[in-house]
Amino acid sequence: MNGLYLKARWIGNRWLILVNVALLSMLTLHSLQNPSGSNTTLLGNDGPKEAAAYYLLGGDAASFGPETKELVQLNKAFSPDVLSIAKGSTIAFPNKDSFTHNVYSPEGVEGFFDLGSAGTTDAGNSNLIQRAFPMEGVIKVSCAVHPIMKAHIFIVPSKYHTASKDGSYTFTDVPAGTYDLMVVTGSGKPEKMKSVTF
Ligand SMILES: [Cu+2]
Repeated sequence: MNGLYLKARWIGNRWLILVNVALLSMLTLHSLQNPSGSNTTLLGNDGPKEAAAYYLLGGDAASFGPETKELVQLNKAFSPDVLSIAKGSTIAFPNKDSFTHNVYSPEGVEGFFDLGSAGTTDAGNSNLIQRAFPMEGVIKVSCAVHPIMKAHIFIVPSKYHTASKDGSYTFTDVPAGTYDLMVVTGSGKPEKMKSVTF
């Protein structure tokens, strides 16, 4: 009786493992198809488990224009704390707290910069500073008032880009074609992860 129960439980566990493996492999590479048969979405989670940007090279990826993104200071944190932008783009740094923050970079491709200390980023004062980033690479950002506040900005040479800290990435509405999937971490050295076809 006991042996039969254990055997049944073992078979049950084996099914659970099989189902989990199937689910995990679906999560690793899931793609949708558009009517022409090409994939328009790429979703993966096989990147490094640290702050990183993912971008595509090939096709029309290099024909990007400047974009504007926000890096908000809220609840003593930068949000998002990993951000990717196309080279030449602008980031706005609004302070949405009711107290003073500071935005500076102790290191990165642009070296040290300080976008404003006490007062400049006051929520009640001029709470929006913007800066264009014409170069490619990674910039580590912090707040001089609250050293716990940290963010990574990745400036990449592509219009198709995303960033995360858990190794995941999603690309949507990419024109059909084969691209190099690039990854860059805090080290600032881009590497090709693999070729991907949409
Ligand atoms: Cu702060």
